[in-house]
Amino acid sequence: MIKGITFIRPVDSPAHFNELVSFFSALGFEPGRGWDEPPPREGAASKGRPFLAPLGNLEFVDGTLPTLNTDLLIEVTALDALHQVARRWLETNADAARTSITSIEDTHWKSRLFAVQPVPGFTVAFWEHQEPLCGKPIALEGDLSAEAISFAIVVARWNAVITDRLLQGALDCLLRSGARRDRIEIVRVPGSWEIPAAARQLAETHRFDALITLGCLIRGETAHYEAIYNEVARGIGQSQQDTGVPHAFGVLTCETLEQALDRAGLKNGNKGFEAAAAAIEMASLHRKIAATPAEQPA
Ligand code: DLZ
Repeated sequence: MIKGITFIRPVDSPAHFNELVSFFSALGFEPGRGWDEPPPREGAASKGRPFLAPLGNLEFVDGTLPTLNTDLLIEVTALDALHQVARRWLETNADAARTSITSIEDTHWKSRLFAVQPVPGFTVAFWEHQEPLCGKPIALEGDLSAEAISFAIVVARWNAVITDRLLQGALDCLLRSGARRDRIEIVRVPGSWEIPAAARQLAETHRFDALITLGCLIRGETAHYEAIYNEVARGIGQSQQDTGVPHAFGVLTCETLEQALDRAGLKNGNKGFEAAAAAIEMASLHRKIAATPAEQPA
């Protein structure tokens, strides 16, 4: 069974190796398992740092080739955001005289593209289909760019030592994903019980593309824990379904305060950050589904 495609790119110096690793990391590539080989009896040590992409593609072309002078073509979503990251990386990390980046241009295959040379002698081009459904995979997915998306965050004050951390995590995710601070509204409510009502009122204004709900229920300290939890979860879900506005669920349900701390940035990630990432993706997906034309009957 075919499993994947590996494209090996030799580099001409350790400095360029490090620069390429830094550049591809900055663009958000998932790192693969690297390797370091000690020098053989004669010769130098060697090392490899793979970068993974969800899909690989080997393409044979007969006829007009894409008019590109590039070593590598990488298909992306959110091309403009990537262009900015690449430009910023070049400004801060690279020798301007020996590297380059083009502006984004249309191609003859209904796409947009830019090319960048992060180290001398290696050019990589990034491209994006103009129509979201073009290209593979066929699946429609939300992007993780929060540019031009409006958010409301509903955060409970009860267990503020936890919910403040969830809020910081959510803001960190939104701002690092390109959201504008003036398009994020934070609403505080007394406890988790009050989250659904506030969320619904906010969603019904249709001023927000997505909501993020943050709270913390601790079993040992909460009377009628199950009843409250079920009602909060049901209320948030129902608000989402009735209004059609994505609501990310960031209400922790924990046995102890220690467990809650672990999920609010200590040992098990920050569930506020994760809820914000889900909100971004769902807001983006919502737009894409709305913009997808209905299929014409054959
Ligand atoms: C009353 C209460 C209790 C006992 N525990 C929690 C909790 O662990 N987490 C939380 O967010 N809120 C709690 N509350 C407050 C209720 O959510 C609600 O704010 C009050 O009952 C007032 O309606």
